[in-house]
Amino acid sequence: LGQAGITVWLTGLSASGKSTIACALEQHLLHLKKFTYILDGDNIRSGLNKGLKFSEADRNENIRRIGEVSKLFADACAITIVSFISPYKTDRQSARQLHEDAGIPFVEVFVDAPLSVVEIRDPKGLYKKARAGEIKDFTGISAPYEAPDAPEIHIRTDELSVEDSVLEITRYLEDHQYL
Ligand code: GGZ
Repeated sequence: LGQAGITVWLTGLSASGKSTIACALEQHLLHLKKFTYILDGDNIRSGLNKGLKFSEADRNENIRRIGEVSKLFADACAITIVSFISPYKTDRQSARQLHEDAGIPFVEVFVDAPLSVVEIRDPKGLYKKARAGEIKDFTGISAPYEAPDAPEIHIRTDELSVEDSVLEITRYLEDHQYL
């Protein structure tokens, strides 16, 4: 393919902008004729990980499998864009280790917006339901989100446009000769 695989791992709260950035990044890479694939709730939680819910143990297993799958896609030379909350540091670290052991670059992107902002966005009304106790174990409200200490890229989506967010990621990938 003339292209090496890599995993771009987006982590952040619900409504932080992961899916939006994933789609825009995918578009940009497709224009560059790169083989790209997004792993997200739509294609993973509905299939491979059907049955996993939002307890800590289920999230651990969700992310463990996603780490394995993203490694396989990247091994097949895809620029694999992973878009899950992935709230636990140890789970993200395990995914990173898996990639590093296989010699595949792993780029962690912290898609960061303050809780106060994502709660106002609340596009699906989930934060409201979580506050009302209608959804339990909701990330940021009644379940933890462990922010990355040293992500390769840190994007404040309440300050940066989608276009600029994509540019920041692609600039990083270019600077490291991943594109
Ligand atoms: C967090 C939840 C929950 C709970 C349902 N906590 O904004 P969304 O709706 O479309 O994305 C969220 C998605 C989170 O799934 P992930 O697989 O990314 O989570 S994790 O990485 O922690 O395994 C949200 C919806 O599922 N959702 N219940 N309790 N988000």
